[in-house]
Amino acid sequence: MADGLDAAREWLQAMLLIRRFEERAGAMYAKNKVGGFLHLAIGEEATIVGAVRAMRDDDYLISTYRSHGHAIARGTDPKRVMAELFGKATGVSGGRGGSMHMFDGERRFMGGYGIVGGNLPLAAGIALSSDYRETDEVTVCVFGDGAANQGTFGETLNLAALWKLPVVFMVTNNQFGMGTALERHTAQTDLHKRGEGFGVPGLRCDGMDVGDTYEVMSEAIERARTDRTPILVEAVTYRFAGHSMADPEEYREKDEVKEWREQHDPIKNFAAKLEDVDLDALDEEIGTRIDAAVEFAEESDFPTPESMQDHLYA
Ligand SMILES: Cc1ncc(C[n+]2csc(CCOP(=O)(O)OP(=O)(O)O)c2C)c(N)n1
Repeated sequence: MADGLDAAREWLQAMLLIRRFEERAGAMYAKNKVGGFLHLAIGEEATIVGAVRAMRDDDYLISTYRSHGHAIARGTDPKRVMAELFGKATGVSGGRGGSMHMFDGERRFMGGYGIVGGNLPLAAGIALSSDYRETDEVTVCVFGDGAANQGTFGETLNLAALWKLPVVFMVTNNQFGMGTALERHTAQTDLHKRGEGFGVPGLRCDGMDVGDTYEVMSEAIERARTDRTPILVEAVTYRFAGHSMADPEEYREKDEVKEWREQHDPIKNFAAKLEDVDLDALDEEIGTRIDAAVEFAEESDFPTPESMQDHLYA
């Protein structure tokens, strides 16, 4: 059991690191240190950590514009994630991607992606490459409930099922596509059932529970790895913060958010299940890491004008 308990403590630590990172990123955005848009995943930490911990190091992950947590969970140094937000050359994408385009090829994190639903066909392509190279790697493709309405969803699931591609499509159902509630943008609100017509089986997990997310994602990844078939996993969660920093949140009641924060916080609830966890001490330690990340980002240089054409293919 010691091993299981150690893993659980590490999950808690990872979720808290992501939460504190996100909060500080929001504060830095308010201070104008971060350009462009900033989408936080506060409240969704269990979906991130549960999914990523179910993966092997040689599996691929591709996500959306809400992807700081995925980079951190995959092992990218928070310093490099913060530096990317600041647009600095030391950032994980060399300061060129910003918040929406984190990319860490070394850790097989194939990026945040700004186009809603645009990462689904890319995930199928990555999985096709794994098959072509005769490996047993799996690709995990994360997207939102809104993205499940894009044409890319149907087209990709169809081809992935036809070609037997090892992809786990993970729909993070945070119950809103921007400012539109799930039941106002989709007729079939059981999102895990939406692959059935394409021959893609579905599973659902409680995305507020890191243990349940880990279990269900582990099963899905294992099935994709051994059976070489795509699977659709729906993780039901809730976005505590606005869609982006520019969201006045007029589409939901403040009391609803308060209730989710108080009753369903994935970090608080998971910590309460673990023995001997000193959350304050952990928080202090994480606070020091976040301070160091901000300092690193502040002190790093912007990319030079001479490097403008680096990494361009024409
Ligand atoms: C093709 C495309 N259309 C519209 C947008 C603008 N947009 C950004 S996020 C978003 C809502 C997506 O919601 P969802 O997929 O549920 O993801 P979540 O933000 O909830 O994580 C929209 C419409 C976009 N980025 N790309």
